[in-house]
Amino acid sequence: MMRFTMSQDTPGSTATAANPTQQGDALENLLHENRKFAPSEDFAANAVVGAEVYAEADADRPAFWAKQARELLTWDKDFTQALDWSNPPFAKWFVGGEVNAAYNALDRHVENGLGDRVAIYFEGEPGDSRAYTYAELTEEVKKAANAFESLGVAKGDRVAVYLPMIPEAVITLLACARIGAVHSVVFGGFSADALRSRIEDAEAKLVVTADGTYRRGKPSALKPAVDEALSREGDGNGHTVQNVVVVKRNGQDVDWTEGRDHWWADTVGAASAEHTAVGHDSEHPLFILYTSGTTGKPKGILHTTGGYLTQTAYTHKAVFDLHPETDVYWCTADVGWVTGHSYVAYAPLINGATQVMYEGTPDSPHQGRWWEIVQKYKVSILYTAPTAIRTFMKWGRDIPDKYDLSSIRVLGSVGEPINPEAWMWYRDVIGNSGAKQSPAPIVDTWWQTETGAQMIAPLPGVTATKPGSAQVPLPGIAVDVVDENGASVPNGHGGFLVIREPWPAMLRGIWGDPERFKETYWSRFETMYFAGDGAKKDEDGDIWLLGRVDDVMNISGHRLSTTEIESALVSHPAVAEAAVVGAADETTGQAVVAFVILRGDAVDSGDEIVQDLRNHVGKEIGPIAKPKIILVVPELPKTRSGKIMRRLLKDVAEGREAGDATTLADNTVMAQIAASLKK
Ligand code: 6R9
Repeated sequence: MMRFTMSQDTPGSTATAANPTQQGDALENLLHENRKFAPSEDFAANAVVGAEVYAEADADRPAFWAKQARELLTWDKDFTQALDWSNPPFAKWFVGGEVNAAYNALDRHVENGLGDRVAIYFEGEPGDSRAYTYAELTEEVKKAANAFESLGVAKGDRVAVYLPMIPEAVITLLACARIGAVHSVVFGGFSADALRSRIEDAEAKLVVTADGTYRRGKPSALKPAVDEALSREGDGNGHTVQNVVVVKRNGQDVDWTEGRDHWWADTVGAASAEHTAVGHDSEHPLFILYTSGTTGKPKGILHTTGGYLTQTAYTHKAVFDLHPETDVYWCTADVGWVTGHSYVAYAPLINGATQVMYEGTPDSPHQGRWWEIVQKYKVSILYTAPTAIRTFMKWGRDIPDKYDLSSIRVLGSVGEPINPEAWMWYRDVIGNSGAKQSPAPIVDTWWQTETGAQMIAPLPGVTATKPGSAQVPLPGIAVDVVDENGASVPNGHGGFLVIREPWPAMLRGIWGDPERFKETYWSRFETMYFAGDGAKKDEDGDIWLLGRVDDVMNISGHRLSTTEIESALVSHPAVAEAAVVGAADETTGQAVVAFVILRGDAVDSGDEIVQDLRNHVGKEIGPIAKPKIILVVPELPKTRSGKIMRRLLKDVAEGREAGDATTLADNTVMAQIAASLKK
C-alpha cells in the first residue's frame, strides 16, 4: 500500500542544527547537517546570474520567463502572450510564437561567427575521439533532416531513437526538431519488448539505431532488439514503422531487411547539406520520453518547444554559471534519459557551449577513465549523479587524485538525493584538485522527466550551499512543501513537494492519455502539481528532498525516510552503499530492512559489523530508526539511470519471490543477492 500520510508534527521536527544527536531529534538526521559554504568572492563577482533575479521573477513570473525567452532564443515570430493558463492543467507558453530548436542550437551560432567553436568533443569507449565544430554539426543535422524527409518523415510524425551515446544521437534529435518530427528516445539498455511497446504507443514511422556500441571493452549489439521489436505482432494492429536508419558504430554483423533498413552513411551521408529551418509553433510537440510510473504501463511524457527550450537554456546558464567562451561542460547522462535530452542535446547547444560526450562506462579500460577525460579536455563544469559519486568513493580517492582536475569550477548533481558524505567527497576530492583558492561549488539540482528542466537548485554565485540539500526553487519557479491537506508547512517541517504555478518546461501531458495526466499529477492536490517526492523545509526554509513518497516508511506510527537511514548508514566508514526498505511487520506496521555493500577495505565480520551498523544508525538518527535487519550484499538492484529499485528489495525483505526485474541495469543482481543471503 502506498502511504500518503505524513504527520505535520513528526517527532523532533522542531530540532535545530545545534543538537545533532539528541534523542528526540530522531528524524532530523539530514537537518543536523549544518555546514554551509558561501561562494568565494571571486566566483560571485564573475557569476552570470546574481541575487536580483529572485525578486525580478517574483514580481511577475510570466514576464520574467518572457524576458528569458526573448533573450535566449531567436524567434521566427514573436509571441503575443507569455502564458495561457485558462484551461488548467493544460498550459500554453509563449502563445503565437514560432521558433526552431535546431536553428537556435546550431545555425544561428554559425551565422554569429562561432562556426569554428567546438560543439562536441566525442570520446568513444575504445579510445577513438572526434571533435565537431558548430559548423560541422550544423551540416550533419541539415543532412539528417533531408535524409529523414526523403524517407517520408513529415512534421508531427514520430521517430523512435535507439542509439548509444554517440554524436549521431544528438544529430538525430536535432534533425527531428528541425523538421518538426517528434522524437521518442528509448534508452539503449531497454529490451526489445520495451522498445516495441514504446514504438507502438507513439506510432513511430522511423527508427534510428546503430549496429551496436561498446560496453566495458566489448561490442554490445543494438540492432537485433530493433529487428525483434519490429518482427512481432503487437497488442494492437502491429507497428507503423516504415524505415530503419542504422549507424555503423562497432562494425558487428547485422541482419538486414531490404527496403526497410538503410545505413546512416548511405542515406544521411549522401543527403544534401542545404536545409532551411522554419519556425514551429511554440506549443508544437518536441519529444515524447517514456518514464515509469506506479503502474506497469510507462507514461509517454510530452514536451513542447518554446517553453522547454527557454527553461532548459536559462537553467543551464544560471545554475552552471555558464561562460560559453571559456567553459568546457560535461554532463555524463545518457541521451536515453531526460537529463541527456535537456542538458546534452538541447540546452548546451542553445547556449553555444562546448561539451564533452562519452560513450562508455566509467571503469573502461580503467577506473580513472572519467578523470582522464576531465584532464584531457579541461572540463570546467561536471554534471553527474550521486550513484556515480558513491561508486568513485568506493573505488577510492587515489584514483582521481592521479589526474589534474584543476579545470573544474562547478559540480552538478542530479537524479536522487545526494547524501552529505558523497557531497563532501565530491567537493573535497573532485572539486578541490590543484591549487584552488576555494573548492568548486556544488549545485544539487532537483527536477523530473515531467518538469523538463531544473526546478530546485542553488545558484553557485549566490547561494551558500548545504551538503545534501537542493535548497531553493529557481527564479520563476513556485515550489512548496505542503501537508496532506495542501497547506504549506512551516519551516522545520516535512510534507509533499508540490509546484504551485505553471512553469515553461512543464510536461504538456501524457501521450494519448489526457485523463492519466490529470489523475497522476493534478488530483492529489487540486490546483497544484504533485511531484511524488517527500521534502522538508529546514529552519532557513531551504528544501531537502527525502525521496519518493512511496519510499516513506511508517514504523510504529513514526515517519522515517529511507533516504535518512541510508544516509546514516553510508556515513559509517565501512559502508559503500546502502538501500533501505520498509518491510511489513506484524507489530510495528513496517520495519526497517537495510541492504548494505561494504567498502572494499572493510572486513565483513558478520554479526559484529551488523551490530555496529545498527548502533551507528541509532546514534545518528535515534533508536527507532535502527534497522531490524541488515543484510550485507555484493550489489544493489538499480535501473539504468542509477535508481535503486527498492520494490525488488522489499520483495526480498518480505520473503517473496522478487517481482519484475526487467528494467534492471544488471539482471544478475537479484541472483547475486539471493546467493549471498543463502550463505
Ligand atoms: C532528472 C531526473 C525524477 C525523480 C524525482 C526525485 C529524484 C531527481 C533529485 C532527486 C533528490 C535531486 N531526483 N533529482 N531527488 N535530489 N537532486 O532524475 O528525472 O528520472 O524523471 O527522476 O528523481 O525522486 O522525482 P527522473
